[in-house]
Amino acid sequence: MKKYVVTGGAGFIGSALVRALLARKDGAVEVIDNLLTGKKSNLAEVASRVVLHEIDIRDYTAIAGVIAGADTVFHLAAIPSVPRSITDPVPSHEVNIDGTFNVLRASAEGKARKLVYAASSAAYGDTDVLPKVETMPPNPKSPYAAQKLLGEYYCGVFSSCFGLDATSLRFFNVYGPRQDPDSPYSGVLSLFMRCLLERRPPTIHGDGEQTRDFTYVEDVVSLVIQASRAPGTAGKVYNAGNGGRYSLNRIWSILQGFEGVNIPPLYGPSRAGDVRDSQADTTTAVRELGHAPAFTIEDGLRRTLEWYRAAN
Ligand code: UD2
Repeated sequence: MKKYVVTGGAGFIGSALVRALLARKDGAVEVIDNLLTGKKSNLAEVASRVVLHEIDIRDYTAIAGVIAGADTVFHLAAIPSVPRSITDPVPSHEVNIDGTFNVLRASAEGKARKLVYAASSAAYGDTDVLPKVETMPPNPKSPYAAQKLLGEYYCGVFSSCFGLDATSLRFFNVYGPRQDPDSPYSGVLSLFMRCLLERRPPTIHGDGEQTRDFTYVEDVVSLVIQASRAPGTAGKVYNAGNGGRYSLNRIWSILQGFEGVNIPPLYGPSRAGDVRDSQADTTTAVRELGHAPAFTIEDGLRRTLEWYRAAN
């Protein structure tokens, strides 16, 4: 029986990946998560089919035992917030850089067949041209972006120097069920969902005309699994986005339309480290990984909203 290890598997994206792997029924799934931002409840109905190791990727010895003998390691564990990496940079550095090094080292020494790394489109920073394509020079604007970029470089070096087949996917603003709206560092759409259901105005940082390639979690999960099986991708970096671009003002307007309400947002100062515009060129991921995003923004937003409504 193959073993799949998902670091960060109790998180929002990780738990969706765990469900997708279980649905394929071709391997055992083990999760490494320190429950800092992940939650046991994210795995509630699949708990009996998953081994959850409550350990920290900063602890090499602890994770090496779990990763040894894995077929595929999906490395999603991270402290995933741009502003958090500015207000509290040390843990963010230790988890995202030292922790990533530990996961790569454990995967190489444990002879994993494949590693897929959750990199970030934050690595691009602000570019003159959209959409953002993998051949553009990176230009990180925050510690988080720099950390995620270094993880890509390490995936490349582990592929070339240590024989680990590691592929990086640059996630673009993933949203969907189970994204946690309870933290000051929560993703914007989880906060929008809660505000909409509570009929409260969201706070928008800046003029709301910044844009993001909001990508539904199930599309990202499908791509992660495809990347784990595609040949010839060692050391490579791919965009994992939908290819669209929506301003925050537009998204809030779509959401209000769903509910038939009119709630003007509050506007506050722009956030340090914020990228202005983000949009993925999906050409290479489509060609080399078979990327085929299936959810329009309206589909994704509706599904997400219904999940939050039911969860309330
Ligand atoms: C997201 C991911 C990050 C990375 C990146 C890749 C989260 C929490 N962060 O960073 O891990 O992968 O995407 O593109 O998912 N905003 C508001 N009001 C709020 C909160 C946010 O206006 O209450 C704005 C924020 O200033 C930014 C935009 O919404 O312009 C998106 O912010 P975010 O924190 O959801 O995501 P981002 O793009 O910083």
